[in-house]
Amino acid sequence: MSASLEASADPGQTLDYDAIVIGAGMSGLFQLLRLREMGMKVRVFEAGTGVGGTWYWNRYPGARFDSESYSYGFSFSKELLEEWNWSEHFAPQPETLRYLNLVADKFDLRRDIQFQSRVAAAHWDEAARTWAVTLEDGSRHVSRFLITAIGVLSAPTLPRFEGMDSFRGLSFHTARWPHEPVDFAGKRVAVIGTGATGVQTIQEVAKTAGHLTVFQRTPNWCAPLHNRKITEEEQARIKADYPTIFQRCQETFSCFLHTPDPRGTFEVSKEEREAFYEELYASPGFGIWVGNFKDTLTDRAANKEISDFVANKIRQRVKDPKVAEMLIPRNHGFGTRRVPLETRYYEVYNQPNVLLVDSKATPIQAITPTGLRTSDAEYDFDIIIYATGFDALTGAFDRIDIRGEGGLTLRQKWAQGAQTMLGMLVEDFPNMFMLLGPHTALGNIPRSIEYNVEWVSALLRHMQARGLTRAEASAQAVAAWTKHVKQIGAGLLTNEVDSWMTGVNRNVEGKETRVIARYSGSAPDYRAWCDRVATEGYRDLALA
Ligand code: N01
Repeated sequence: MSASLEASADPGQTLDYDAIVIGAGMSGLFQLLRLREMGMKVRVFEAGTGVGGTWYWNRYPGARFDSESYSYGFSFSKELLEEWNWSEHFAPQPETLRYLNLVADKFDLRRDIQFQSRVAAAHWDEAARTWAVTLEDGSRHVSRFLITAIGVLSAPTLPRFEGMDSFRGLSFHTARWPHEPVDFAGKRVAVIGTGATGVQTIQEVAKTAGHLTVFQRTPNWCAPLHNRKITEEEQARIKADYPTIFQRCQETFSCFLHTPDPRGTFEVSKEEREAFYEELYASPGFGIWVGNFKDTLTDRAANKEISDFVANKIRQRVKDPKVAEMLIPRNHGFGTRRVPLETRYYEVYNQPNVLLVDSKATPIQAITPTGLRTSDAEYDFDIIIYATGFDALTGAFDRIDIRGEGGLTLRQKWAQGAQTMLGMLVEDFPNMFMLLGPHTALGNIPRSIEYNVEWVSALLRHMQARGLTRAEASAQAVAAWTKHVKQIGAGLLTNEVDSWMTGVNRNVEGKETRVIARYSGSAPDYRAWCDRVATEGYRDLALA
């Protein structure tokens, strides 16, 4: 038994672990490392056969970063930063998966990870101050602390079409892509969904498919990624610049290398605005979305300007004017949903082997043994790809039977919307810490993960040093944070649009209406709040 287990276990209670971590993605891996450094006995339960989380599951063709590779990796180890070379400015999924496997090997993490172990339930025992975690195979594991590292976009959702099981060809959700390569040559392929995943898939599949039909219900505003290989000189410069790169990520609004321009749209002349938009459209990465004028996502007239600019780009790139108009969003402005970054996506629709179907005007009615049927036509396919997204933010929690004090389920607790303290703790669910829980700061995800893991680890060290075995967010702290998250989301055009960012997923019962699902303030403000809680000795928590 580990030193900390001996110190903290209640007499008569059997603890299997000091901490159980659910998930071996980026957050689970880093949390395991930190807990181990504290001398804790830890078990990570992972549903997949390998590490990597998002990068393990999302093997669909064309999957890659939309944020700069060197701003995305872990920053905590200088040695790791020295050792690893990103090959492209926006790395493809297989490379990121290799990177996370290297992390697991380098820090010898695998020995504490149990693969093919999906957590079915986690129940709190108040008398023992423990969590009992039950896996799908029925095995039960008792731990003092429970740390969820289950991701934000990890619960894939399929449409609820009739006849989905009857299809005789191949069909996959992009987040459940097979480990073996899929050959599209000469095949009739359908892609349903045109979010960031659909866009990446479509532009790749269109290269080899015999024929590709894209079913688009809502067009999204996409912008060029401008990816390219990292040269040797750039590699050397990136390595030398890592401290500056990560410092910048600490200072920007959402931890990206890009941050809003301090000017308002109409503070500059029409010519200057156009020149700035052109510059952003020609620059790599998220600049056009998160590096645009500061009022782009709050001022309707400002938002219309950039929307018109991007609409014209689409018209210039797509030859058939009717198809171009179909690809221009009408129900939301630029950037009010996550902007998919693309590489010759719009040009795909100039190819003779690609057809765009408006599945709002002619909805898909059923999947058939040979393809699918819309309200006005029958289509035959060899492969159907569901790029239909995720039950975001709370979906992965809903899929586990999590019960806190008095048997209260987390689903019941969050029936009227998520309520958390800093996205990390929930009242009535003591000793449960969420990495990337609802209402936490998201943005450049690994930066948020590193911060969340360090914050939770510091709290656990604080408790360890004082022999404390129970931590719970106070009702006041949860109320204050929830109110703040709601207030800071007011006035944002993003919150007036249906998307995973507003908690809407019509494939899931009960997720039809918008909620404030994300913290939409700045990352520095988020960290300042969290840091204050720590420096004030965790007064916002009940510790015992
Ligand atoms: O999911 P989505 P995603 N019938 O929800 C359509 C991150 N990400 O997997 O808009 C017909 O955005 C749905 O239509 P509509 C990124 O944060 C990152 O693409 O609801 N269509 C929509 O078009 C992203 O935002 C990277 O009308 C149906 C699509 O499916 C997030 O993941 C790469 C339907 C779902 O789009 C989610 O993106 C990829 C139905 N029944 C993703 N149900 C990186 O760069 C759904 N749709 C790292």
